[in-house]
Formats: sequence, C-alpha cells, structure tokens
Amino acid sequence: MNRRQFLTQSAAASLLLHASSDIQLEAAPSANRYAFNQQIPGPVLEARAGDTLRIQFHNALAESSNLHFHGLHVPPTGIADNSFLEVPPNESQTYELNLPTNHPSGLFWYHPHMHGMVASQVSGGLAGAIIIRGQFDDQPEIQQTPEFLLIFQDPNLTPTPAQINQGREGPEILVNGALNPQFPLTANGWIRLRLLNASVSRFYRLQLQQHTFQIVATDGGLLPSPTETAEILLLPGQRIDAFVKGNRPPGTYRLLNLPYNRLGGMQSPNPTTQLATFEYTNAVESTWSLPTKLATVDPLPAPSITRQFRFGAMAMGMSNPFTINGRSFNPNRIDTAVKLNAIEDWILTNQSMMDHPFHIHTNPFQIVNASPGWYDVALIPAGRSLHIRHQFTDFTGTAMYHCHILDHENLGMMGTIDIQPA
Ligand SMILES: [Cu+2]
Repeated sequence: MNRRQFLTQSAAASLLLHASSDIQLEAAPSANRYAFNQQIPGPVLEARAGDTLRIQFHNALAESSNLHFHGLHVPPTGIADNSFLEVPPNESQTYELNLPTNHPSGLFWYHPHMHGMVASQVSGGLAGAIIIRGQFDDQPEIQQTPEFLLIFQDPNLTPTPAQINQGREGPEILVNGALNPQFPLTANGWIRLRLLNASVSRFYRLQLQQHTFQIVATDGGLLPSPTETAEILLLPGQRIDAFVKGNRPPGTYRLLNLPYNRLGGMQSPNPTTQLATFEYTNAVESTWSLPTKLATVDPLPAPSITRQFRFGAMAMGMSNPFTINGRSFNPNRIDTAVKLNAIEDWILTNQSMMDHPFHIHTNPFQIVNASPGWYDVALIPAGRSLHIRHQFTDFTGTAMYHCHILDHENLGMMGTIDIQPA
C-alpha cells in the first residue's frame, strides 16, 4: 500500500482532492450536524507551493458562512483568505488561492470564519485538512512511510451559556469522525502522524503509550531538527507533524488524552480518555534514521516596535470579559495598523482566569525565548504572557487575530490587523 492509499484510508471516507482540478466544497446540514460534501471531516485538499487552489464553495446551510484557510500564507483580501466575506444561504463563491512558490510545506486546514457562527459551524463538523507537500516529503524514505492524518473533533451543538463562556466541549471525542479508530504501527519502522485539533475549545494532551513522538513540524512548517517528546499539547487550531518508531513489543497501545486544566479553579481537569488504538500489524527488516537537519529556521531580527495586548481585561462598565485591550470585535474598526515587511514583537497578556490560545491570520510567528519554529497558534496561559515576533510579508490588507477557542472569538475576543504599504 502506498502513501496515498494510506492517507486516504486514514481519513476514513475522506476524498483526496488535488489542486490540479477545481475543488467543489458544499457546506450542508447532515444528520443533525454540518458537513463539507457530506463528509466529517471534509475532504483533504492536497497541493504544493506554487499551485493555485480554486475552490467553488456553495453554502447549503440555512445561515451565512464562508471559508478561512488556517495557516496559509495567502492574501487576506479579495476572494482569497478573506474572513470578512459573507456567503449567504444558497449562494456560492469561488475562492482562488495562489500559493507562493516559497510557501512552506505542512498541514493547514479550512473551516468557516463567519463571525457569530464560527463556533457552531465548526463544532457541527465543518473542518478539513490542507496538506502542502514539499522537498522533505519527496525523500524516498519519507514518501514510503505510512502516513496518517488524525483530526480531533468533539461536536456539541447544544451548549449551555456556561459552556459557551468556558468554550464548549462535546461529550465524545472523534478522530476522523470515528470513535476510537485503529491505526497500524510498524515494527522496526516508522509511521508519520499529522495531527490537527479541529475542536472548538478542547485542548488535547496526547500520549501514545510507551512510545515517543519525533516532532518534525509545527503549525507553520518544519523544525530545524526532530524534537523527541513523550507528550504533545495540541491547542485548538494547532497542527503537529510527528514520526513514531515501532520499537516496542508487538501488541496494542492506546493514544491517550491526558488531564489538562485550561479553566483554572473553575473546573476540575478532564479524566484520561482513550482516543485511538495503535497496533503492530506491519514489520520492516531494517530501519533508517530521521534526517537530523530538516530545515533552516532563521530567528527574525530585532523588532521595530513592541506592542502590548491584554486579553480578557474588563473595561469600565463592560460586562463582556472576552475582549482584547478592553474592546470587543468590531469589523469596521482597525485595531492594529502595521507596515508591510515590518518586524514586530507582540506581548500578549492574559488577564483572565482561563487559558486563551492566540491565533493570527496571514503570517506565522516565532515565540521569543523558545526553540526556533513557526506557529500560528500559541498559548497565553491564564494570568501569564506570551511574547511573539512576526514579520508581515507579501500581502497588504486587513486580517484578524483572535482567541482560537471559537466561542470566545464569537463573544468578541478578536481584533483586526491592517497591513499597510511600507
Ligand atoms: Cu479564549
């Protein structure tokens, strides 16, 4: 079985759609949920740097929707990654995304970004993966490695007001739309796991029993070298690309979600639960080593400006705590104006009692004083700060930054960034 068959199999019924053809995506109700092309998660889109993704989107929901291309470095304007677009019910829009020729390879994803409806539409199932392949993927050993995409969702279309404030979680955790699906491990060999948290609010603290992960890429692409870890904290919206060596005795091993408390004293942490089962079903004669050098990640130079953002600060006379710098989202207001190609440091301070995962569109960022890598989602822990550095390259126009607990985004924890000609 080749890589593509594995990928197709791992995405359950998902279809693989290639950039070479026009892609048709229809959002529609499906058995008390919402689906793209009647699939949950939606079809996997696959492309390479330099490709054009042409997506004919039809909205068959009873409410407005649109598409956001999470993590892609494409224009935030026009009919591209423009989250201000509204596609009313029974209408269509043809998105055209020209991937730059130097676009990083990696795992990205698409989901609606219609303000006010994002949480329910994504919770209902509207999410799908975008895989950009590049030189790393072309190496024969990597190409022949069985690859599995794992998309985590926990639907909840009837949240209580309290659940919405905390960020809704669902009673069941689905992996590729299924409960506890099974994946093969290869004795003496590797498997590759591409992990996507497409849940509205839930954090996953992942452990594969008795195995470690060799992380090769984060949200925005390859790391300088593989990083070994026993656990992965996967925030809403985040992706991790990791290899797992089959170096344990034959048998079955559980992929676990370990306890994590994102709500401070407001709730006890989740119990440990099983998400999937891994079983040794294949073996190879000889093994190979992961490349020790994956990519060059140059630290961004010193910033021209440092800005401060306060998340969850209560302004005078304001009852909604889901604010940034005391303000609730207003699509007609520019919150942050930056210059094209500028390098900026942002210090994001969480003044609330719960964690908020920060996300920004269009350009990825680096985390200051952390190991090199590119991210588009990172944690601002309750009561603490996150220090990021980013450069606004290639595209002008207005984009967004927000908490990726999508209920918090809906409640107003989102701002606009206008990238202006230098
Ligand atoms: Cu939040």
